[in-house]
Amino acid sequence: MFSKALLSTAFISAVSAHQNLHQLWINNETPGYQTGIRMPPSNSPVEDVTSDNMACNVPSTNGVTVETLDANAGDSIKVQWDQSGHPGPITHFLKAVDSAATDNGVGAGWFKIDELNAVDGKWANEIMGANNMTHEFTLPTGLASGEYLLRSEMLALHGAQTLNGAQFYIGCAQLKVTGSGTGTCGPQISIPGAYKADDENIYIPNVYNGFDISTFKAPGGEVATCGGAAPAVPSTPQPANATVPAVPSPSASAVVEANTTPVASEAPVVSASAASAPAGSPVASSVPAPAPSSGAGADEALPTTFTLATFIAWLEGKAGSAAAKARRHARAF
Ligand SMILES: *[C@@H]1O[C@H](CO)[C@@H](O)[C@H](O)[C@H]1NC(C)=O
Ligand SMILES: *[C@@H]1O[C@H](CO)[C@@H](O)[C@H](O)[C@H]1NC(C)=O
Ligand SMILES: [Cu+2]
Repeated sequence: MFSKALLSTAFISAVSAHQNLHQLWINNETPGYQTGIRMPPSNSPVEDVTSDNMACNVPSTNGVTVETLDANAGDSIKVQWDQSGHPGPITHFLKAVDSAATDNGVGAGWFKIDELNAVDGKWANEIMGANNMTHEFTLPTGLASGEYLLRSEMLALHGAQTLNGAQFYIGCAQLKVTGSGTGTCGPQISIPGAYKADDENIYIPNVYNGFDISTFKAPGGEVATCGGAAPAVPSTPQPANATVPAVPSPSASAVVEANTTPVASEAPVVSASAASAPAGSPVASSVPAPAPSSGAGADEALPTTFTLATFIAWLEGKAGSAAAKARRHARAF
């Protein structure tokens, strides 16, 4: 249970912050903020897994105006997302396309190249929070030359106890890859199509009630192999179980030691996520603090007695109404 005293504005905005992919580095060099990435019109999630927006988010930026970035098979890719306390995994997918600038990404041909779930009780978003909201992986060495869409997905599970309550944050980058691979990579999936609203890793009725996050495996199937080559080895620990050495950040301080996960328990925890916004981090302000709102539902009083689940649902109501307002303005971040 929580005291209403916890409900500072900062706390609410950190817990409820929506997020976008906003920058990437190829072998530690970045083309710049938002460069090479199709930015969606807002930082809101996709929740309908059957929507075409599951491929590359809500179309807004025309890919033709987005730079297609040169890369080589085997290169390291580091992505940076807006700060978020939403618990869940991060995954990356590629799709070979004729033109990265014009393909909308919808349909078959996607294959997973990277996955980080939970390691030692910490979700990917927490691990990223300790690393300036970045995550690094490598392009498969067996990739064939050609253009690709690179899809970054952060799945937020704080609403996953409700059917269609899981939130998919998706960003697509445009790559032109030079590689010596000759075959294709697989297994391949269709997006939308491969995810079902009631998949056990998307709809998790007991997410606040005994769910063991160490058992979680992100949607999208297995990490692909390319042309018979070994799968790409992500440079961040894979989370299949707790035997993997954990958090990759030496700079993870008190934040990480708050060894708690909103989803995993009902206690004071939530503040762990709130605290994980590095002080002064330039990525911490991804969403306007929810303004006092007149939106329907948003004025609902917080019950005096409440669980983490009801608390977060209440927060989402607040944030939803603020986000609806924010959506009318330029993208928040
Ligand atoms: C975190 O990322 C931001 C934006 O890319 C960058 O300006 C800043 O230097 C990074 N901070 C650290 C500690 O790496
Ligand atoms: C942990 O995961 C690794 C890699 O997936 C696997 O090889 C190993 O057997 C697992 N260990 C346990 C105890 O499940
Ligand atoms: Cu959000």
